[in-house]
Amino acid sequence: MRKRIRILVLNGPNLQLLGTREPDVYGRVTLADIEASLQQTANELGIIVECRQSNHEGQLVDWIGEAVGAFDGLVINAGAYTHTSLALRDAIAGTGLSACEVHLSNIMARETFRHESRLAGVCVGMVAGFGAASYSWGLQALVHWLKSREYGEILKQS
Ligand code: CA2
Repeated sequence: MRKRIRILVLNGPNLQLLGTREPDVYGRVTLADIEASLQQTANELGIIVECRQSNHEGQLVDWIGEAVGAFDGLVINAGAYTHTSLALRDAIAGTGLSACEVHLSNIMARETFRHESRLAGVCVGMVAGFGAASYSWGLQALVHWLKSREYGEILKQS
């Protein structure tokens, strides 16, 4: 039987506050709601997702490093570390994990300091600005990308 695709979903600093503060910017959906909806999307896609959140950059770096061999891809909302963290960028690049960056808000439509993402250049792509749906669409896009890449490899070998 074909092995199921496994995706690690990482959330960075302060995202545990979702739904409790700044609803005008980030909406009323909680992180638990987002994780439940990702589990539902995963069931529909026939894949496995595991969701984790940390406020600590080093913890996120460790999880990315440990994901090699255990997961096929990464969906990441690094929160404010998006704009600052060379360590997270290096972790994604160093592991070679296929990653999709997601954001609730459209970072390009906000303050200029949010316009730059340190992670974007080492990710397959980004989904931003669609609230909680960014996660579900990011997950679907990444799974589609992984399957197409695998199909390309099969074609190359045959
Ligand atoms: O739009 C996104 O998903 C962000 O990654 C959210 C980060 C922000 O620093 C990025 O520029 C864009 C902020 C996450 C903190 O979330 C909160 C939620 C509720 C209340 C306070 C913070």
